[in-house]
Amino acid sequence: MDSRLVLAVDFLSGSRPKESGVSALLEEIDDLAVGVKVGLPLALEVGWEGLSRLASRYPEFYWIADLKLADIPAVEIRVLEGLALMGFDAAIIHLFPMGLEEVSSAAAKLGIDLIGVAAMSHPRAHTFEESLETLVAYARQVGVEGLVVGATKPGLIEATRSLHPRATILSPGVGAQGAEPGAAIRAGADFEIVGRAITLSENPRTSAEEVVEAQRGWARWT
Ligand code: OMP
Repeated sequence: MDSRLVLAVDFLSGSRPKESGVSALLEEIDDLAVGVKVGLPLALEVGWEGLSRLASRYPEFYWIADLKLADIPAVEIRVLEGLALMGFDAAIIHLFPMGLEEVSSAAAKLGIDLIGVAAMSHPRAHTFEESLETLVAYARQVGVEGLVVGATKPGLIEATRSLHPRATILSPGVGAQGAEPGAAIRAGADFEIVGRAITLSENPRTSAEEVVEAQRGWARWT
């Protein structure tokens, strides 16, 4: 699929009932997005069973559970077991709690990919920026190959790419948080995570098409 779009489903325009609204949205853009990212906002609406039903109903997407885990290894592993059973392909975790050697090997056994937060998209996330080198080096050391780096910070995407050349970089912050579609891909990211610019759009398909079109000129492989 000639797309680097991961859809973040946290918000939906008000009139849609939640689970069926998500289904309708996914069917509308299923040839445009490669992945779907969901987390606590949607779990609070549709429940864990609802998330699991959605992941099993649309296996064509790469399903990312965004719980931003930051706990002791035993608890993280327990959560990853549950997420793997629910049908998730990947989970977003924080890197700063460390202790991830055992989490990483448990994830590999479960067949679930780990995506570590390296640099958050919002402007005041200074601690991440100051610790980027440490976090990315640690991710590389423990075998975490997915990294979140804000699309709003293209310089940090470039730095992450040179610190961890084989990483899969996913960049949120496109649209509602100010980054232009395609800009993170141009800086070296592999995927852009886009939420409200699509999910709250009056015409989600057109908005998703605009993102994918903007990405096309910059993707490192097609
Ligand atoms: P929109 O701002 O609506 O496009 O949504 C962005 C999505 O990316 C949300 O689901 C956030 O939870 C997520 N996100 C960020 O916005 N910034 C980050 O630094 C990290 C994430 C994330 O881990 O996905």
